[in-house]
Amino acid sequence: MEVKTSLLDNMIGVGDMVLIEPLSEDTFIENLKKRFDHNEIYTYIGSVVISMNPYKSLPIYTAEKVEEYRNRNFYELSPHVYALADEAYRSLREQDKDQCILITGESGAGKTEASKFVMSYVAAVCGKGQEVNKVKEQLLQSNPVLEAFGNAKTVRNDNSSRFGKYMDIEFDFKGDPLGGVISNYLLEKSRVVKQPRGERNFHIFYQLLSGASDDTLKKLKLDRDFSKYNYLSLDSATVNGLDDAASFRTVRNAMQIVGFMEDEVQSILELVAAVLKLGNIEFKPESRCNGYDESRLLGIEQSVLERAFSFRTVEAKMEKMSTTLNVAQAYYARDALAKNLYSRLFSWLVNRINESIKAQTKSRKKVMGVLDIYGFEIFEDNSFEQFIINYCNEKLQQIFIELTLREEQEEYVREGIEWTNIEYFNNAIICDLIENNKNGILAMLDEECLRPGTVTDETFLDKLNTVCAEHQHFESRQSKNSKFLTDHSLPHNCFRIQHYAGKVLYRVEGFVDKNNDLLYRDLSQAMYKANHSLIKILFPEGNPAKVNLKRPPTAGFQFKASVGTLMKNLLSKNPNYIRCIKPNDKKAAHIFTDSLVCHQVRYLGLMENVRVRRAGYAFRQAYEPCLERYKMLCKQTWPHWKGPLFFLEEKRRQCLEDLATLIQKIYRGWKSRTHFLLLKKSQVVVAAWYRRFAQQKKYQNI
Ligand code: AOV
Ligand code: MG
Repeated sequence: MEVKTSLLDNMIGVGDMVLIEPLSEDTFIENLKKRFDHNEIYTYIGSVVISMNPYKSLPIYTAEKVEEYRNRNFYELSPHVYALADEAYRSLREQDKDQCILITGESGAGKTEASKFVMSYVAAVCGKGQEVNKVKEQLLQSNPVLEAFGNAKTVRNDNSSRFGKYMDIEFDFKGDPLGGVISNYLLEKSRVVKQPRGERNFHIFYQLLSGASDDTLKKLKLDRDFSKYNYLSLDSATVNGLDDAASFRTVRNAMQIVGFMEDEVQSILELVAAVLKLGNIEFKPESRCNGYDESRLLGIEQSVLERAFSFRTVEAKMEKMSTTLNVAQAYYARDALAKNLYSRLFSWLVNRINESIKAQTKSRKKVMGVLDIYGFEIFEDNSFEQFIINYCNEKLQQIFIELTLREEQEEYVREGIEWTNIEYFNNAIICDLIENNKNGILAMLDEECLRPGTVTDETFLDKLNTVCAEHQHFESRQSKNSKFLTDHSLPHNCFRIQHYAGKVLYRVEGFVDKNNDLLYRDLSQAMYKANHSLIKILFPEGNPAKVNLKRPPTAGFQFKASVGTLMKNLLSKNPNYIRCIKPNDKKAAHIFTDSLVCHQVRYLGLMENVRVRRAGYAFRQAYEPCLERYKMLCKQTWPHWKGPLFFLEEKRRQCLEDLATLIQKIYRGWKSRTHFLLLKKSQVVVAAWYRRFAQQKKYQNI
């Protein structure tokens, strides 16, 4: 029997990379591949879950599976994202520790799907009852709404998140859900007016046109035909496997569950329609423009909108000056308005959802945060948006490095455990290159945006080249500027960064403009005049009574600040990691491209992760909770238990030593490995390897 089990184990590979023998990059990849071929898409590195995107639906997310993983120890069953969700939920409930689930990986690797599996698992196992069920439904149904408005087809992913999302799910002391709070990070709004070849606009546009009733479309004055709209790309209007019409029904239903009123939904759809129609306004030098149909839909008088697209008012020293826009400027104004309308609608949606799902109590809550951001991406053409997205990914990689590679190793040294340092690449220098307050790329961009005089993308690039490139000669290879790559093959108007996940060539065109993110006041004032309550809310600065001449913070500045807040928040919680890997570049099932997987394994730092885990101690617990947990094993502590602090320092140690001996006895045969269980300065540590022993024991019992 034992032979059979090990054979099976061999066929599907090893469930935990810590146990792989011998360990090398080749055996690591081979193991992933073997498991992938057998539909075992999850593999552990200790408590970290590696998730391979299967690109096909697997029968492993059923209600029976949920029951299987419920309340089971992490290593008891085969690796699964449910085991991680269960562990996080249980520690939240039982140990009162706030948790966060950090899901990382490049675009299309499976982050968003994983986040949904985590949420649905937690929803399935936590609390029951009418009120609780309503909260759960609302939390889950916020997903389809946000995906419709914030996701789009890209060349990397047919359902690519074009915004970052962090959701706190709040629980009471029993572990019943109370509500949630969603934070969103910079939506890629440039997509509203233009999409790269082979990509689409946000899903909602296609869903509305395909799925709305004839009556609704008539009211919105829309045509079902995608090709009628300039803002919708034609070369990939329909996506294999995506049923826009069915999705529209799902989204409508979800909005209702989340708590949107019928008139709110109507207003939202009117805005979506208005954006589409804005794109059809044309400007010609002789007859200024045509196609102002949508102004009626927005409740704006035609003359007001026409004026807003014809002139720009500049205020200087209490004086107002009006300049006439030329055709190109009018198009620019039109697109700026469409992008702003849409992105503000998106932020409003998030706030509106938050209003619905917020906890109805002020009492103390336990929190589980789920982070699902846009993944690292390299396109042929990379702009400000990719720069921001990739910066965000660098920051997340930093957390992983800080907590699993750096701090863990430092802790061993601190605790007086003999330790040979394991080398790894620390991407802190790349973060610094981007975010340094003095001469980071974002700071230089801001400086350029705020500088008087003629500012262009080229002057920004000149500045970058001067500051980042010229210092290179004087600095070491590990300085931040060494990640700013310069070579003579660089195309015109571009700069290149060596990110942790690869080299990316950024084209500077649009950086200054996108960072400034300014909307002509004429446009916001025109919007504020709308006889449409939602539009009015979206453009508060258009209120003439509240003219604020202060410049709003730049997009980069705001993003950096919100990412900073997010990082602080994440670091205050107990982290659980899901590291997603993309098996191929074809969005196809059954294909495992070794080189691609190998690249990801390297840049994610997974080999280093295993090495630290193998050499280190899998389980670490401070003295007090350890005593509390095992008090029943020892005569000194049971049955006369008076709490962990009852013992004096000296006594406590003695007591723990007795306990350690006892625990070792339970794992008979392990005594030879003296490293199995150690009492260190302030904690009890257990070697990662003990699990191998535990597993062998399990097989012997079969
Ligand atoms: P991402 O979130 O990591 O990309 P997704 O979670 O959207 O990637 O996954 C991309 C696609 O892969 C999904 O639409 C599914 O078709 C498929 N997929 C992923 N995980 C699974 C799974 N466990 N089972 C079945 N299919 C899966 V991005 O948002 O682009 O970074 O910015
Ligand atoms: Mg995603």
